Amino acid sequence: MPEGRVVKAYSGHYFVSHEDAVVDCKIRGRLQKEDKDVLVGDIVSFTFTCPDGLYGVIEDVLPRKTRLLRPPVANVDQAVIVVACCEPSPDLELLDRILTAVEADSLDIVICFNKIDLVSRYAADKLAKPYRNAGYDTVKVSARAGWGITRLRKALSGKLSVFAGPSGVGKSALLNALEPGLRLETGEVSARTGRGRHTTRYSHLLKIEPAGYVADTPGFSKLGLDRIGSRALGYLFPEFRIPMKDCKFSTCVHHKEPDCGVKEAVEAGHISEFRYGHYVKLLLEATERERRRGR
Ligand SMILES: Nc1nc2c(ncn2[C@@H]2O[C@H](COP(=O)(O)OP(=O)(O)O)[C@@H](O)[C@H]2O)c(=O)[nH]1
Ligand SMILES: [Mg+2]
Ligand SMILES: [Zn+2]
Repeated sequence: MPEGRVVKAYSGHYFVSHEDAVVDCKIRGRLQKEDKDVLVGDIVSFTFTCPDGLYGVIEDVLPRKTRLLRPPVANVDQAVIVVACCEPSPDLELLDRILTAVEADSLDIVICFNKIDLVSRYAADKLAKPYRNAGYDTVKVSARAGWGITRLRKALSGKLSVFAGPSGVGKSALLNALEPGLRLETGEVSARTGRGRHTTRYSHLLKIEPAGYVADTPGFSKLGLDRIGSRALGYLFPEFRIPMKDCKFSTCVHHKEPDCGVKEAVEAGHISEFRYGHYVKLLLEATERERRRGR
């Protein structure tokens, strides 16, 4: 039976990408009775209902790897977190919060530093370096000048990605640079609120040649950091994972404890101080939540 990926869904129509075509499918009644929902991103098996290959029926949904709530997309592999080098000026605390939330979802991560046409090469490097050192995949790009787009395309290949990041950083502009046919609306950053104007409401998948898919709706508007416990937090900072093996106490949360491998790595300059500072902030928030819940 043929298989394909659901790239768009509305009012009972499920558009399944199969080979080089998109098949307009309904769902087999049996699936509806079993209460199996079909999400954008799902891999499904289907049969054709007419010889021209335009229409079909979804027979089954293959097991899902992941399910993202915002946007509601199945089988997302990767988050591309977009930061602008300026306009708006980078909010590294927000970046670290998004990174932590995405790490907790076990997605692959690419940090995309956009608008490098507006800053010196030195400034862009200075921004990206702590994240490269922490072990993240980083790309420096300019949607406007077309720089770095080939590298970004490569990072998207073979995966289903969600773009994340605040309004105005250039998420839509980057997708347009990747696929000029898309013509997504881009918004000027509003001077009054500092936020972009245009928001998208429901999601479908955009094909990024050669073999990538991107959800057209940015993800992680709500971060879900309140689900992360104080003990788990350190593991979500990849550059802590090796130094924490040197902590004297197995329960160390790398804050007030003596003989802490993570704090030693900060002092030695192997972990950047601002990343550690954001960790402590998140840790205190988590501890406070746990105290209030009486744990
Ligand atoms: N100079 C410059 N401006 C950019 C770049 N990428 C996007 N912009 C501008 O930044 C603004 C916000 O872009 P948009 O794609 O709407 O951001 P989004 O809210 O993240 O989707 C628009 O005015 C874009 O033209 C870039 O690489 N360089
Ligand atoms: Mg946009
Ligand atoms: Zn420690």
